[in-house]
Amino acid sequence: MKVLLISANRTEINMRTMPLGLAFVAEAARRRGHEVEMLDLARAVDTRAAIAQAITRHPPRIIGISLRNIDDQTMRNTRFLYEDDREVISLVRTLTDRPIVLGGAGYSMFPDAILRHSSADLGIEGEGEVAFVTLIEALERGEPLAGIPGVHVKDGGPAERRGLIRNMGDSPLPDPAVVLDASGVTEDIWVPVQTRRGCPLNCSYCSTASIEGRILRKRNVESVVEWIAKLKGLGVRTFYFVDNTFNLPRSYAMELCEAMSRASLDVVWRCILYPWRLDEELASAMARAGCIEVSLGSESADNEVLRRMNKRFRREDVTEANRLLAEQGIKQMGFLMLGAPGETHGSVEKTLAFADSLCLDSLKVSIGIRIYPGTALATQARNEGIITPGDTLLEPRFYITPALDEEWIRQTVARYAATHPNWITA
Ligand code: B12
Ligand code: SF4
Repeated sequence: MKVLLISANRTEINMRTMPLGLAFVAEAARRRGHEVEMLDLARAVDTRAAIAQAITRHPPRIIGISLRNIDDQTMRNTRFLYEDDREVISLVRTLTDRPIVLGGAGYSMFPDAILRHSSADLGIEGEGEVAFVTLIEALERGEPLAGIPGVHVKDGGPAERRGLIRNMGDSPLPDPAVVLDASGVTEDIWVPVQTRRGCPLNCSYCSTASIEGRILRKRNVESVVEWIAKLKGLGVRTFYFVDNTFNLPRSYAMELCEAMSRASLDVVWRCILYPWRLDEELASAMARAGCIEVSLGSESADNEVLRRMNKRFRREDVTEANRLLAEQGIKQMGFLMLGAPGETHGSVEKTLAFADSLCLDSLKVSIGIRIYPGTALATQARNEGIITPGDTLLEPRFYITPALDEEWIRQTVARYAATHPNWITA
């Protein structure tokens, strides 16, 4: 079957990304013999012309659209990025009457709300590889599409519970040449690498479970290293591990770093680190394997606030991780989240003073927390009257504890930020 897969994301906030998730779906469909074309709108100069060309050149039987960001997670002057994506969906609708199926991180957090209010026909919640292939093959055979696990059908009632790829070990990685070709870049881009899916940690505000599930699944380290080596052969030297917690589980992180070092890849990379259970041996293995920067989401320095966020780490763990990474010469971008349940004037001051004491290369301070469906934070916000019971949360809503005034937090942050040019307030 002829399939067109479109990545709708065009924002370059923070950095330009590549449609890795879509490439996984494309790979799965190609392996079943389907003819797949990928269109990354981030590289299109004229969105309409690019879509029209793709649709007329090889008229597809079905179009998949990947939605990544709904918004920029910034409480003040929020950018509601989904509005641009909805226009892309409408544009595709005007150009073809073939079924449109949505997927991606952005879609998976709000599957019903997005499907209801867009001109798409179907949506796939979570991992796309199995569900998308099952769906297009059911379409080919003229079978009903409702009832396929994870597939949402417009006005079709609740979807069957989605499945997860249990045996991630050897499940195929997308062809590196295809990934690069779709985005048209090899330089100045941090090519995403995914080694694990799922996060069991269940932080109170986090939406990851709706995207990747809570069960951690790992790829074989050798296949990841081989994939990076192939990309290196195609001219890529900079990588970004998109795993939620690079250092967890520790044994896997160690194995991966050691395999990368053994392969003498001579590449550099960044990752997201959970400031817990980091020790000297792992920090040093990361540096040897090419890690040059981590995102360190410490969020707060108040142990009670951290406990209420359901974080496993405590302030002391952050101090230790910061020291170990600095010793290895790994740059650190810190992240704070102010206004969480349990936050007080004292905890805000304490957190900012703590961040000031750390060895950080930059720091992003978010004021207010984006509320996602199905989270403990959403329940709390509903109980406190911050959101209404029927709110789908697709239009961004933010939590700040009623005990604090947003303006006071902003002024307090501004006081610290005035002497820290490397702090960004959002
Ligand atoms: C790593 C990461 C980053 C890195 C990216 C580095 C890089 N070089 O790629 C950095 C730190 C730079 C980053 C920045 C931002 N990020 Co970010 N990021 C992530 C993270 C952790 C992983 C994304 C990823 O690559 N996943 C791996 C791929 C393989 O998975 P996937 O795309 O989801 O694809 C699978 C499925 O979704 C599905 N699928 C995908 N497409 C399609 C299409 C079809 C048709 C189908 C059927 C299925 C399907 O199948 C795929 C394979 O199973 C996610 C959280 C998460 N766990 O998803 C947040 C996340 C995507 N980011 C988010 C946000 C908001 C941002 C920023 C806007 C933050 C900011 N203000 O700076 C920027 C925007 C960047 C940009 N230009 O787009 C939010 C989006 C939600 C929202 N509110 O909009 C997320 C979900 C985090 C969260 N929980 O809130 N991010
Ligand atoms: S560790 Fe990260 S991905 Fe996992 S639940 Fe917490 S915030 Fe979400």
